[in-house]
Amino acid sequence: MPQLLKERTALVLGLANRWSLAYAIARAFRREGAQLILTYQGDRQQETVEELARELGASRVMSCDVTQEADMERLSEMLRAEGDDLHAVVHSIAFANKDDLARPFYMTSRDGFLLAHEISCYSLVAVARAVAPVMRQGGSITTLTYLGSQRVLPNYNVMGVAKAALEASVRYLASELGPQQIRVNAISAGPIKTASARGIKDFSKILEAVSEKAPLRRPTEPDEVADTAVFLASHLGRGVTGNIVYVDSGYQIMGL
Ligand code: NAD
Ligand code: IMJ
Repeated sequence: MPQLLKERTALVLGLANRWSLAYAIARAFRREGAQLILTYQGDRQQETVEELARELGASRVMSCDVTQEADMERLSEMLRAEGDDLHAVVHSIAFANKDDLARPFYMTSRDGFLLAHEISCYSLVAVARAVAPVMRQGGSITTLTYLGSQRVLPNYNVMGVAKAALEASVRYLASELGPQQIRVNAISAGPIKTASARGIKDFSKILEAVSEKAPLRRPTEPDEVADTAVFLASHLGRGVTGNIVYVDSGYQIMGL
């Protein structure tokens, strides 16, 4: 089968470790022939990410904390200096204070609310602004979201509100960048045991409930999310923009 991302360059933000959805996506992009540029949050992840980057044959890896304006500037400059066109971007970043995922939503502090929105939503807007000038032939920007944006799910709290804003941002960005042939979409993944899911109260119970109720009767696999990211980034996804694509064993359609 021909490679779907041959001669394409892809930027993947949000790789922390082997369990990260960004890792599964980067691996699938590489399998499909893409050149990879990877970013990670900071010093704590440097060693792990550099090792994974070597294993993936990434052409560039750099730290980029999305809360730091200077880091966003460095990202823009690096992309400009590379000189090559960028074709695909994956934003796989979210964060809220652990406390805000444990106590009632109405107890969320102003700072906790703003932090969750800055990292989990505003960063997509900032990334879009940084990459658009080098997506000279058009391209695709994909982010990751979760059903907690649309429905109330236990403990998702301020993250659910931030994901709702993220999904709305996908639509506004798609509308504005469409004329430049840049498509913007989100993948709404079912629950997967990554670092961002570890320590979440009753996570195993959530996984069991999904497997029992979802049409496919099984949990979502990282590789299923990654293959959808390949589709969206590739020529096959050329007609799709402003969409939220559910990769969740069909869980989202069920009423009871
Ligand atoms: P993960 O912990 O591996 O990824 C989250 C990433 O966000 C990490 O790499 C972390 O370093 C990065 N990040 C946090 N703050 C940052 C900052 N200030 N600057 C730069 N990067 C920062 O977990 P994951 O499950 O792979 O999460 C990736 C995305 O997938 C998130 O948007 C998450 O909401 C979404 N998602 C996850 C699931 C799930 O069940 N795991 C389901 C649906 C959607
Ligand atoms: C996260 C919290 C509550 C319920 C949850 C999740 N469910 C799922 C997740 C049911 C699937 C994972 N998810 C979709 C996320 O977006 C996670 C985001 C997240 C996780 C943490 C944990 C550690 C921390 N801050 C976090 N910020 C965001 O300190």
